[in-house]
Amino acid sequence: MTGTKPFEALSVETLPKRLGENAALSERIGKDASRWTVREVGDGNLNLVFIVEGDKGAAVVKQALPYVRLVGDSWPLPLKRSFFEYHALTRQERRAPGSVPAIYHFDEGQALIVMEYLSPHVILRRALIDGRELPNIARDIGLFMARTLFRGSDLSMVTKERKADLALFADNVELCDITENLVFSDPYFDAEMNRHTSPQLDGVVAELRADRDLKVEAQRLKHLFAANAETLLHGDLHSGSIMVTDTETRMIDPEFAFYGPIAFDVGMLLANFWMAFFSQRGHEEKGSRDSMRAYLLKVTAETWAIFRAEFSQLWRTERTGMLYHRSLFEDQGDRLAAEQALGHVLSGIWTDLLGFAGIEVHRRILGLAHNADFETIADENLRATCEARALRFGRHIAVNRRQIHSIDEVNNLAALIEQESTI
Ligand code: SR1
Ligand code: MG
Repeated sequence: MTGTKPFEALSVETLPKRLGENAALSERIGKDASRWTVREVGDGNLNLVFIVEGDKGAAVVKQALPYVRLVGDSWPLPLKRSFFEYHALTRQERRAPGSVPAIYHFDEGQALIVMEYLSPHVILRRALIDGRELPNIARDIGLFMARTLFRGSDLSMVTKERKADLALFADNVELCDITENLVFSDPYFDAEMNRHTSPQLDGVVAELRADRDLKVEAQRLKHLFAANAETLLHGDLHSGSIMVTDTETRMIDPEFAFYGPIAFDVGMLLANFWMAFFSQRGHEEKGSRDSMRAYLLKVTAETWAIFRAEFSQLWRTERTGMLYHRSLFEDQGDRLAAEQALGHVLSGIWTDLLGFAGIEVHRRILGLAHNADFETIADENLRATCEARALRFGRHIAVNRRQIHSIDEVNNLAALIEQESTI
């Protein structure tokens, strides 16, 4: 799988020549590379993404660059993130079959993965901005999270294998470092790469940076993220890492994968639904988004319900790891004790996911990596109003997470804050 040539970034022009002999690719899309058409479509922050089409079909070639694409070569980033993405995808496919693109080829030296071209899929974030009410995303994403997060933990795995895997992914240091800084710290001080809608949000930003309870909570969450190696996370599970059709959902881009708390993936994902909710007011040029707002809140509630139900089902039927071993519970006829323990685990995930969700909202509005939900609102005053509401919501759920007991409570709060008129 690993070539011997020095790394070289692909381009639209060089790709057919360089990958023309690659059997995995040519067998799938057609052997005559001179007839291939290549488009570079990467719109993420880090990598090159090519769609390659030949006589027989199409495939995606994703290649890491030795730096952060969003910033440029002043911010070097190791190519090995492609290795972690490849290994995370293989595990996710095993644990949640059909939920990720099929992998055709991996070249570690060139940091490239050849994978299934998902068509007519679009990025979920784009679909939500366009106001599309997709019927299956709560079910598909809820199941994906429950299956990958449960099955990658000591609730399920042979502990020796889990520890070996933990050691493997522990080397994804630089991508963890991005999250540790960009998500948990930068939004709460005047970090160099931060930006926000200014001057409209200047006052709110000053308030948040002076908010002692919020800053302490963000650091407690960072501590949890760094120290609780509970399961193999996707690590960057936002609506830009999910591709959809009206009926199909696939998770992509797990290059941030590492062992961390279950609640991190769930919290980051739900935060992105809540941000989609708060941004809808900025996308009403063609008509009211009342229905879309109601849909998005329903999706958060359903995703959490599906996650809980599937996680509970796996707890009852697949708890083969060393944690909460059956010998202490079911094998003694004490099913209720196992249910009691499940309740504690789910309640811990709930409390922590609210914290992770709150700070994910903050970093997408105050940090380096913003999201298109808000960024595509051209009217800056309107954008700032949407963002300010989301910031207030994020602060509330992060700081008060131990006192919030249901998703309906959170969604009622979101609906109330969304109606507030001023920044
Ligand atoms: C410098 S990378 C910025 C962000 O892009 C990725 O998608 C992650 O979310 C990361 O935090
Ligand atoms: Mg990504």
